[in-house]
Amino acid sequence: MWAEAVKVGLEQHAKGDLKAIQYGTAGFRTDAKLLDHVMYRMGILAVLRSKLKQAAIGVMITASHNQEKDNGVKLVDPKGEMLEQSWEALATKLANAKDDELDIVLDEIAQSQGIDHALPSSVFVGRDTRESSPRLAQAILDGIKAVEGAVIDAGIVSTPQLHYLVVCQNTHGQYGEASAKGYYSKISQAFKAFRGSNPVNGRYSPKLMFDGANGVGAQKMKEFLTFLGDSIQMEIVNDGTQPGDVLNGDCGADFVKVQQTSPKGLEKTRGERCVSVDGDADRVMYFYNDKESGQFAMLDGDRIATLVAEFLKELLDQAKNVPVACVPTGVKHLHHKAQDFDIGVYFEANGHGTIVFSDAAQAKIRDTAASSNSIQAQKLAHLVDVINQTVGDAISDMLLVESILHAKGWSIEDWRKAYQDLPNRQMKVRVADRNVISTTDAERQVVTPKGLQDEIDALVKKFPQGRSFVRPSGTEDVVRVYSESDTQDNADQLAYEVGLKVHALAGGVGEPTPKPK
Ligand code: 16G
Ligand code: MG
Repeated sequence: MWAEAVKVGLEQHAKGDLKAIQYGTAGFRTDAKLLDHVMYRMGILAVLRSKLKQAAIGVMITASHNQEKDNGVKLVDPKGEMLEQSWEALATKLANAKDDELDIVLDEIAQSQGIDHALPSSVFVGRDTRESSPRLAQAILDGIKAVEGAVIDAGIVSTPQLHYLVVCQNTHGQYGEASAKGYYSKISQAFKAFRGSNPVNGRYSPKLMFDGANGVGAQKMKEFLTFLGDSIQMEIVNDGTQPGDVLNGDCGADFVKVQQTSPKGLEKTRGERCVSVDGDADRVMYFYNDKESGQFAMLDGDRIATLVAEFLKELLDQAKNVPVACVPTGVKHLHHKAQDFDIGVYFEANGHGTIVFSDAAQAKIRDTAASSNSIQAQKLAHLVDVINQTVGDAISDMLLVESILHAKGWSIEDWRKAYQDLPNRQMKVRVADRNVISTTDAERQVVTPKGLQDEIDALVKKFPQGRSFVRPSGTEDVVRVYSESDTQDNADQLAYEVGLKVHALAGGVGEPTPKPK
């Protein structure tokens, strides 16, 4: 059964004695040099998953906002969701099997899942712009071929585009046409219809600056612009075409969020609305530098969530309250929870997020839009199509924000003035083993090491409006510390002091992180 898979695996994609790797928050992610055998095996696993689900599965090669030398892979389930959790364990097991035990592990997986080998399969493979991506994509294709799976090579795409393709394919076009053109036309038509003929409204101007992180986001934004016409005026920087351009190098959504400063190329802007996406274009961050003082101001995922939720509430006059739910970090948890609601708005502060509508809510919106002359219902119906509901999508999220700002006639300053954020700080602490930290209550309370939560509580009490949370990272060997307080100095000091406790009680390595300047 697996003879060909084992042979090709041994001859072309051997694991050898490379150390074990784990399917984490967003798939496997590490130095690209260590991933060849993982890719090969994920190609095979995707075929098995596709046979089991009798639907198309996606495989995306990207390490998102990580440095260029890294890469990664994640599987996308038939409805566009992240791979089901029980399969994460199977993926880890398969990735770490010895070369000569590949057939045994594959048999175990196929048997435990009751996979019928006679069934057909189909796998979409997409990749980002990293130099290592074509080679790793080839390893995946080899894996798919070794077990006679069918492949649709999507080439270079953003992560959200890949999710979109999978969903379109599995809904037989109901969600849209399964092609790049289908994606651009659906979203741009809805955007233009929502906006109407005048791209200017009040203090809103259609001009904005776009930081493409020197990655796939820049390429895809350029393609998108040809569909958007003059509904938006955009200047793209960090498009990856200039000598010395480095993917995510001093630019992109993660850089802006973590450094709380403008990316390369946009430092000198004054008053202009600016937007940054990350290396695979599934995170978005807005910011601007004040017209007079030049001071940097950021509008992150939290701001987008509140803007969107408020606006939806205005459109739906029956919506009296907006319940809030908290889940652990990671898109898969948020997306899942959002599906419990008729309309679920989810965003992480780092700019990952989208809106999901239940089938019933969608049908109602469309029926009302078609059968009444309610402008609200029509607006809402267009908005539903601006949104990529399959996963958070930087470009579609940006167009959603642009739609709302336009409707409100707001400048970016108006948006920022909607409420005042408490100053906050994120920090990381290096530890020998991040798993010594365990948490509960959607990662808001530390359970182990014992005593750490009491120390955090005692520190927090010393700071006006203080809050601080500690959790292990899902993507690197560090512990993350978040703090907020009445002033930036206090937020920095609180993060620093909590960081020292983490370092002392959770096996910190090296010197503790210095106090932020
Ligand atoms: C990944 C997740 C993101 C999460 C982040 C946390 C996806 C597509 N992305 O980027 O949702 O916020 O990891 O990383 O799932 P951390 O645990 O290292 O802070
Ligand atoms: Mg990303």
